[in-house]
Amino acid sequence: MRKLHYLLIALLLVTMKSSIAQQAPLIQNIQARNVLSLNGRWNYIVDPYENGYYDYRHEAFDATTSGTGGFYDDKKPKDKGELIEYDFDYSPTLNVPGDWNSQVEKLEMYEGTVWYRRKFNAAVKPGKRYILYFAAVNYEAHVYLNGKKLGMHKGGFNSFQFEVTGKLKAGENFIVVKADNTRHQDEIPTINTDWWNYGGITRDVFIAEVPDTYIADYKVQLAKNDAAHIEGYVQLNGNDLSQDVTLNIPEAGIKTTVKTDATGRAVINIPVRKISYWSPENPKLYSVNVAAGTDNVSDKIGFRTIQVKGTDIMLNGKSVFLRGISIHDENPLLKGRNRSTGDLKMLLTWAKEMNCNYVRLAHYQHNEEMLRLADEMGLMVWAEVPVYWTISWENPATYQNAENQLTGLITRDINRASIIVWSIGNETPVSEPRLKFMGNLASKARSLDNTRLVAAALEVHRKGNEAIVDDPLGEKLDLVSFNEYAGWYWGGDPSGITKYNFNIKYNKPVVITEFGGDALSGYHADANTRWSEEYQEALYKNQIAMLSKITALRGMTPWILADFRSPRRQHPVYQTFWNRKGLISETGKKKQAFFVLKSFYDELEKKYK
Ligand code: GCB
Repeated sequence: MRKLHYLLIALLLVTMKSSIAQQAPLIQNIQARNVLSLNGRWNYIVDPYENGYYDYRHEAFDATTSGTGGFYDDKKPKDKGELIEYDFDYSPTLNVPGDWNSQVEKLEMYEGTVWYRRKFNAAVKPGKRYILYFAAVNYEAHVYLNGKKLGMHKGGFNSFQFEVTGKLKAGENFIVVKADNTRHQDEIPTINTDWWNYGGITRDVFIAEVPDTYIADYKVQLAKNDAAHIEGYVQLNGNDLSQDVTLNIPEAGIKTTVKTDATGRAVINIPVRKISYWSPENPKLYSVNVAAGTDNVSDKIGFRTIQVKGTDIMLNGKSVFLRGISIHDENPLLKGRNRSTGDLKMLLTWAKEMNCNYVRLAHYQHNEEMLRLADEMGLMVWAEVPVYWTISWENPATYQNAENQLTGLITRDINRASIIVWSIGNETPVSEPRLKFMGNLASKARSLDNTRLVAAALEVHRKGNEAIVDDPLGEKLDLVSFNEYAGWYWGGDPSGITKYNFNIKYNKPVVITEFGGDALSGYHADANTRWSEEYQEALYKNQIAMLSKITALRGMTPWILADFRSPRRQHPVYQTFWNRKGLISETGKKKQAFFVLKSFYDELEKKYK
């Protein structure tokens, strides 16, 4: 009996160790490493019955002792008599990065499993470690290298990686990914969202080569509310954990060496003398180099402080108004997820044309490149996790998933000056279990990063002509942020909405996260006719009049920059599966309301100079 007990413990330890070995901690700025891109054409097999994953008794092939039998074997018949009912070589291809819905017409509405396979050649050098990196796969990804399972990841928008040192071969290799975008109640997000559930390998894939002991993570940012100190840490991973680490920012005259402790960690705290602070007007980025004995990595980092003082938002100690717009990770011209730097740049350029200094990257983690562009182009950012609408508040696994996605969001982008707000969710319904869930997320965000604001998009409720904001979650947040749809979902047509007043319980800066209404580009009628550009234009004018009565108003991100696809939007004439609240149409044409918001922002720019 005792023997069995020990055997079980030993077994448990072995399995724990191997699963830890699979999940390498995320590497900071991994694309700056020596990488082998695996972007391009991948063969794919659509598998609605998950035939490549389960046998006819519905047992998973990869749970059997041999671990074989699934499509990830990428098998070929050995002779003319052998039966194999799939063949990647003869299967069509999809472009990676890119969702499947926008690439293959018959997959436009598909939700389920698609298998991807990519063959590639690798050079394997002694003394180097190799990390297979996926920037995003929606939603559940099972990853196999040369027929062996590396692991599984859940979460459609955050990056993940597997260490493949010792598994990657010199010469030909193949990777198979089972990507499954089936929606489930207990996941993050849950079954119900107002966006298209684009499936597939939607962002970059590559293998990074790092030294045996490498710089796994670093934070190099101004200290909390302190423009005179750079604070942060460097974390090494590997066998040689005690090293001298040098931080070099030549243009700021900073060069400092610190020693990592036995866990590979070194804390940084450096006084800064003269530095040009990052802001939308001056998006100054410094070349930063972090070098350990065995590794070195370069980045471009901006330095700024952000804080709340009463009802003001202070950027570098000066009150700012957040002239913003909400954005989805979608290119309307492609009818799909953004695929390239050009796509991302187009969206941010549109925001700049509206004279924005701020964007809300709704409702989930966006591409890392988007944040780097925001840094360069001078746009402050609200970054968010897909804790959206009614999720399973009481399921501990659901909470853990949300916390993992929040951790992924903050860890990846901790050095981006553009990000000023971490958002823990959107329009979540008030209840005790939800308050606990969201409260824990808020504390988690603060424990990971104390230098940025923590917020969430709340809701209003109404009594007569009062729109009330008193969600108890507001206590735990730095901003009062809410979505309100006066003139669209409530309050009648736009002409009557200026009679509403806001009754806000909290004495904090008010940053409206959403308002808006649908307009079909090119459809003209009077201002009381739904779906017309005139209706949307009147709505924006009167929203601005109504919201300007809020004395603590310090920003807004109306919904939304561009029309986007949503299965919830079914009107056969005006919507056809498009949410038409964009200020720019699906062909890139600016609607009338675009110019209303732009002139409001032009005025505000002068006011806050
Ligand atoms: C909201 C949601 C957003 C929707 C929008 C709408 O409140 O946060 O995701 O797309 O309303 O158009 O109804």
